[in-house]
Amino acid sequence: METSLIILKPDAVQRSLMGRILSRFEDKGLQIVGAKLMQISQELAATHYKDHASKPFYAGLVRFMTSAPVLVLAVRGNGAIAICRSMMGATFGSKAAAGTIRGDYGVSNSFNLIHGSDGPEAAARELGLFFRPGEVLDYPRAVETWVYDHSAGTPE
Ligand code: 3AN
Repeated sequence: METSLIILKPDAVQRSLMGRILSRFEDKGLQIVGAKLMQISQELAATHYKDHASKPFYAGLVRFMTSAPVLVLAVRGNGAIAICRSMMGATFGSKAAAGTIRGDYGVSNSFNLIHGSDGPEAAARELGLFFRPGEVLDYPRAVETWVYDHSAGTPE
């Protein structure tokens, strides 16, 4: 099972879209194993977006991400990282396909509602940045045997 770090950005929180976006992940069959409403500090934003530090949009991105609370989630499932990315849609709301989160809920390119880890290494790093040990929970789900086919011994 993979776990992805998802951030519902300040625009998603301010526009009261948290519940609808979270429901999409639950409806898909992914498991929410961590959740935290928080305001991102300058230091945390700088660490999280360090790979973008030289980009022209970096200052605006950090200002936006620190401007108001975000909802940080740990989302788990088989192939969860790629599944979350496809559910998010293309980076720019103006380009994102209908049926994706960015495509359905936003038109802005910089206020694009959601962050999701782009690979296993990023997910491990980002989960460690936003959650302390013990805040991402392992717990059995009652519906697990109906979300995945376990007949071969592993969830399919
Ligand atoms: P994604 O979030 O789709 O993985 P990245 O990793 O290319 O996109 O960029 C990280 C974040 O930087 C995006 N979520 C977006 O908020 C912001 N960003 C990327 N490119 C631009 C741009 N050209 N103008 C403004 N913001 C941008």
